[in-house]
Amino acid sequence: MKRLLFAAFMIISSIVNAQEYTESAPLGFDVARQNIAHGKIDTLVYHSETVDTNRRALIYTPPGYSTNNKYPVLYLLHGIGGDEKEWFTQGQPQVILDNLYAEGKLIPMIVVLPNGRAMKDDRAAGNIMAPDKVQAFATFEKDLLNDLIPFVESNYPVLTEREHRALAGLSMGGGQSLNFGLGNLDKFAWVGGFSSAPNTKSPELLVPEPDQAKQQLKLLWLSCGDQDGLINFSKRTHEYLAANGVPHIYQVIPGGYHDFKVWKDNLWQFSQLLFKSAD
Ligand code: FER
Repeated sequence: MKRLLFAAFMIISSIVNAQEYTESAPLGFDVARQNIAHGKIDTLVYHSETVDTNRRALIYTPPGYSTNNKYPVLYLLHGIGGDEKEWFTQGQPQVILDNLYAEGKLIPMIVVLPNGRAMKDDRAAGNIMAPDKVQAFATFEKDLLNDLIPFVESNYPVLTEREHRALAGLSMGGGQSLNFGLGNLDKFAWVGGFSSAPNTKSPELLVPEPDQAKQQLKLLWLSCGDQDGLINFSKRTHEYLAANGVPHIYQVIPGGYHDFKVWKDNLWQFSQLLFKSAD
């Protein structure tokens, strides 16, 4: 009897989870392929008035990139233990995106990987939880809006309307994306928070005017592993959005932890929705 109850519980819980879990990446999505076109990763250096120093970001331009075209831009943010190289070294977004381009599944876009710790020493060294370092993740809003985005827009062939600008990130970067994206709807129409951290503003501050968010957002994506201790920050945001009729995707990943297995899968899914007409 106990065994039967357990089996019934497992079946029911898998159905409940399945409703929130749509599609996950197929095997090999993150394995480099030789026989396809590849995008290019470079480092850019921009002057930050906000921090009063020169700062670095990585930039991925897609296969077939040409300055004769104009591209939408995804700004993709890292977590508290990372810097502008975290996605590149641990998530290899260029491999995931190259593979998706080869399958014709992406709108060509530029991806910028900033350093979201806006302070003079922006390395993830020493005590990464130190108050000044955590504060620097909030200061990055000014650096992004006033320094980095203008630099990208005057040095690369990019589309500059809000409909062509996306902001997403993991953990601290997820909180930043929700805070800055939803706080600047005149700048961003596509927003994604992956396993967002405690820096995520409370829902009422994040979306004080649900009707405006409803009208302006093309995509609002929230996801988190069900084994991630930070899931409540996504869950409470989802519940508020649902209660206030703001369309969004909320994905709870069964067995998902706070790691790049989840975030790579998130990028695979999220990137395929970007800059396409959203329903
Ligand atoms: C915290 C727990 C986790 C916190 C930040 C994090 C600022 C961020 C985690 C990450 O970015 O992976 O209490 O406080």
